[in-house]
Amino acid sequence: MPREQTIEKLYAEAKDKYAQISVNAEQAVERLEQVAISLHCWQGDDVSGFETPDAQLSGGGIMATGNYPGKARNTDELRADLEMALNLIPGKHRLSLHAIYAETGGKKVARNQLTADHFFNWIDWAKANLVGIDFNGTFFSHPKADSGFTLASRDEGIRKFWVEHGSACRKIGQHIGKALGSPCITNIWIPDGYKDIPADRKTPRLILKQSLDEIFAEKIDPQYNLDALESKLFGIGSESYVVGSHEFYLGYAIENKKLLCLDSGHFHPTEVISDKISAVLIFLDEILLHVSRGLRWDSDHVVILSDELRAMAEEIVRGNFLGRVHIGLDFFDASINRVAAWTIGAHSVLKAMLMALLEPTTMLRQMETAGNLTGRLALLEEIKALPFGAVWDYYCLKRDVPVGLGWLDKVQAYEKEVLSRRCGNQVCG
Ligand code: RNT
Ligand code: ZN
Repeated sequence: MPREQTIEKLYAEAKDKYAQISVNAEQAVERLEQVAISLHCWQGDDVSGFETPDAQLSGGGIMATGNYPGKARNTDELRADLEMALNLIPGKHRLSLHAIYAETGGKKVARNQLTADHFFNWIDWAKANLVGIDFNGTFFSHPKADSGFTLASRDEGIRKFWVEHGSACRKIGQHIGKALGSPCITNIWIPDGYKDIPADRKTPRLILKQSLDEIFAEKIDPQYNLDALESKLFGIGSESYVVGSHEFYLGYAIENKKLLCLDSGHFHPTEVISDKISAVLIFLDEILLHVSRGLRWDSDHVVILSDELRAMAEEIVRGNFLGRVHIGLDFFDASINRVAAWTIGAHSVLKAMLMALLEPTTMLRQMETAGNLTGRLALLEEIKALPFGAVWDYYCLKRDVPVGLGWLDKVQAYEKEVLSRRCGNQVCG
């Protein structure tokens, strides 16, 4: 039997199995098509950006380790790599840009002077390939961030510079949202904090509040731009104190109707963001997720289909939050093929979402409400053996992306033909 027919046949069988527990697989697939993942551009070049030819990630306590050859050396290469990944990921997705991916035509443009003009190529490219772009201010890898403080700096000149950067980013977001007909989520993450025990935890937080108030003073139509704030527990070099903590931004987001960004690597290693989704969405309209994988610390490993990823997806589906939770990827592994890293991470999130959409939620809830906790656990364990893979393969087939490991062949061919020919400060294949 031809491969396509086998996939269809196995899908038909799977559909029957799911129907036996009152799950409509067809509907699950339709709903999965609506899930847009924001693919983070920074996995493609290890968060270097292209401000200068030798730009590198520095400061901020984040780190990309590894020296796998083939990293994108300019925006054209980065877009080509992203296109490659997008062709291997089923569905229509988004792009998450950082300010350091501006195209300034070789001119040095200060970050507080950036405008939408510096992102025209990205917008044009998105029109052809994507459903939208999200944006991030870059508050690290910069001499004015060397002290470890940006928006919470006691140095008024430094603080103003970063406030202007934040304002510039929102205007870029507004332009992007207008141009693409889909709101741009402009996220702010700052590294500000202390390595050792501070004598004053309050003042930097008051300064940060003032800076945010200044950045958000201009009203921008949420149809075009939505603001998000990303908290963190600690970073390398800010182990004792981070100004923008979870409580700080949760309070700010509630009071000012902003989005809260929950990054899965930004909490205690045993603390999970899946449990936070239903809690914060009682008080907030929308949130952004930075889906990452911390190993022992906020290491930003490539996302895999872990129990926690599944739990996040279950929470989004069970709470009926699909329209209120925006999903972005945030990891940077420089030790493996970067196009593969995007593909693996995005596939994992989509698989988790599909599994959640195939869950017999009503049946589980009925058991729980009736106090049948034995039945709830039994059913949760039983459904793990259902033929989810057949539905996933069918989805890939329908969306014209390679089924199974077929995508890896394409990445390997791309590596041979394109990535390995990229010389420069890296080894050439
Ligand atoms: C850092 C934050 C932040 C960055 C990106 C590059 O800990 O997670 O989101 O990863 O802005
Ligand atoms: Zn993040």
